[in-house]
Amino acid sequence: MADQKTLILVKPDGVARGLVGEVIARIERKGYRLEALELTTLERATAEEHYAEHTDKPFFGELVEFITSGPLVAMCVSGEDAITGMRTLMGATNPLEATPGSIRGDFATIIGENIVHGSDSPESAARELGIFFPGRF
Ligand code: D4T
Repeated sequence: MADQKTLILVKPDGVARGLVGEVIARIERKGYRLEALELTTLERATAEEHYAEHTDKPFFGELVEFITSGPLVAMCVSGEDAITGMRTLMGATNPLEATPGSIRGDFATIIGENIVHGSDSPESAARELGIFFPGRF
């Protein structure tokens, strides 16, 4: 068990569909805390840095187009084992495999528009929080 901080995004599809409140409510009901929150539209360079591990993937271009297509909500969320816990709350990356009751299981149908992002390891969380909230965590 460890108190962890993780980067959570409500992606542009989630913001456009009015799901920001729904996502935040689920995070808070679970017992995690909001440490920082910002509505922002990403520059292309920032998006490419965030998704650097996917540079060589065939879906990289679409991924960057999508994440820069409109405002997103970036949050630092903390709590006991918050990195893994948030991944469970979000559900599988592919909404087809995401369990009903999870955010993606309840609100998404396709992998390219899956509402939320959450860091997948302590190393990713530190790197991603540094991109979105430089010098704060
Ligand atoms: P994110 O980073 O958005 O939380 O997603 P995951 O951590 O759950 O999944 P990921 O890094 O493997 O994928 C990043 C992002 O790319 C989209 N994607 C992924 C896509 O459009 N097509 C694909 O085939 C895959 C694997 C969805 C999430």
